[in-house]
Amino acid sequence: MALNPTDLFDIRSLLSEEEQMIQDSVARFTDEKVLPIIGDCFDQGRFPKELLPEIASLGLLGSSLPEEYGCAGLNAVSYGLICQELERGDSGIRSFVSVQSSLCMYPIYAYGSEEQRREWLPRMATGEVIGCFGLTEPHGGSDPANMKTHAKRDGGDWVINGAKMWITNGNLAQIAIVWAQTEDGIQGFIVPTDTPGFTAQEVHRKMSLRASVTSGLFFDNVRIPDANRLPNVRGLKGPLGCLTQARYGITWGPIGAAQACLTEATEYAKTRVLFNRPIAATQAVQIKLADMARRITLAQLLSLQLGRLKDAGNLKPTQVSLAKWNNVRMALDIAREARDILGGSGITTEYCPIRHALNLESVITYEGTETVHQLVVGRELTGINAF
Ligand code: TGC
Ligand code: FAD
Repeated sequence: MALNPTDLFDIRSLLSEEEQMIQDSVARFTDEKVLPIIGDCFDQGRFPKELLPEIASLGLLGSSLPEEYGCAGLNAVSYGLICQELERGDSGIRSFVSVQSSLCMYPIYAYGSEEQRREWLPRMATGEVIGCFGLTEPHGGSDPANMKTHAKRDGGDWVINGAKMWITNGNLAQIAIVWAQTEDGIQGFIVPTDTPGFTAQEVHRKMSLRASVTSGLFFDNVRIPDANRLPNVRGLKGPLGCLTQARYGITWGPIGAAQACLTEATEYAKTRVLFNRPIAATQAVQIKLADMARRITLAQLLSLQLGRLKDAGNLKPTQVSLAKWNNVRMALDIAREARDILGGSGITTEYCPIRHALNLESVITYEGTETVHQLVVGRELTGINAF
């Protein structure tokens, strides 16, 4: 039997029956609901909000959190497969799920009070409440320790002033998880977006992640009660702990984007006849396709092992950094190469490679730029902080 071109090493056989079922159901959703509309959404710069009820009913929001909060209680490998299949459709859809699950629901679960968990998590699992995560600031996202946004205690309240930039879901969200400097170090706050003094302004003219909402957030004396502060964490390790969850999922997502590009480039190369033969019959194109399959296979093994480590409770942030760096770089290179194989057709969004390539320009920047992750690995190897 022929090998599966996007799973040459039958990595699927390493998945449990439940993991395979989850992968199949998300793959079906992507094939039937995302792929038919996503090219148009990207062209129009529109996030397909109409997909939310099905994303929620499939259990994809906060999928790793416990069932007692209305979530699916899935393992880390399943979350990875969800990210992979969603990003085979578009990085924007995967971004939505990453932010809601790893950056908003996770901190409420991991750092929140029991009341906060019960108040927000069930409604976030159904998509009734959408969250956004405000860490990055306009003066530079790579160094969040240098945060200017601050929260000042005033009786039983906190008053927040400052600005956040490049915030996914900013204009869709009912709540923002906001990280702010306080007298006692960085703390996290749940800020309902209808609080007076809060504004979100959508970023326009994006050439990347066009099917996703990105915003600036502004805080002008935003007053919230102490009950909205996440009580169980202090310091930069709070937001960085959320990033580890999201970055883990992002190691899987770009595998899906790369698989979509390999499939499209292979189909095109088999039917594009030049010099009396399909370009797929040339050595140059076959080497390019083979190299894509090689790199996808390596990324798949990396993410699966990462997931198994995470499920065993042994995941280290440095491992996540290495895998995010490797897998996003892999997918970006493959998307660009696939675009080239499609020639002039490759510059239109009729075909997926340029859309994925443009999206991946954001993915390689957000959740820690490629350089940040290289320096995290370098610091681990040398013991020297080179930031
Ligand atoms: P450093 O001294 O290394 O660490 C401070 C404290 O945090 C702990 N820590 C971590 N904890 C959990 N996970 C991690 N990955 C962690 N990394 C560090 C660390 O142990 C320490 O704890 P403690 O108890 O000793 O205080 O901090 P640093 O200032 O040297 O920073 C290091 C650096 C540069 C790696 C960090 O600042 C960084 O990662 N910068 C990049 C920022 C970033 O990734 N921002 C992303 C914003 S969110 C986003 O992009 C969402 S896009 C979503 C989408 O649409 O999908
Ligand atoms: P900078 O930090 O200014 O970096 C500029 C350049 O300097 C980069 O090439 C970087 O690698 C390099 N650099 C930095 N430090 C060093 C160093 N020590 N040595 C050498 N080079 C260095 N943030 C959120 O908080 N929430 C979100 O939901 C969110 N969503 C996003 C969605 C999109 C579409 C995008 C594009 C970004 C999003 N971000 C979000 C922000 C993202 O995390 C930041 O863009 C990222 O962390 C980089 O910050 P910056 O853009 O300010 O670049």
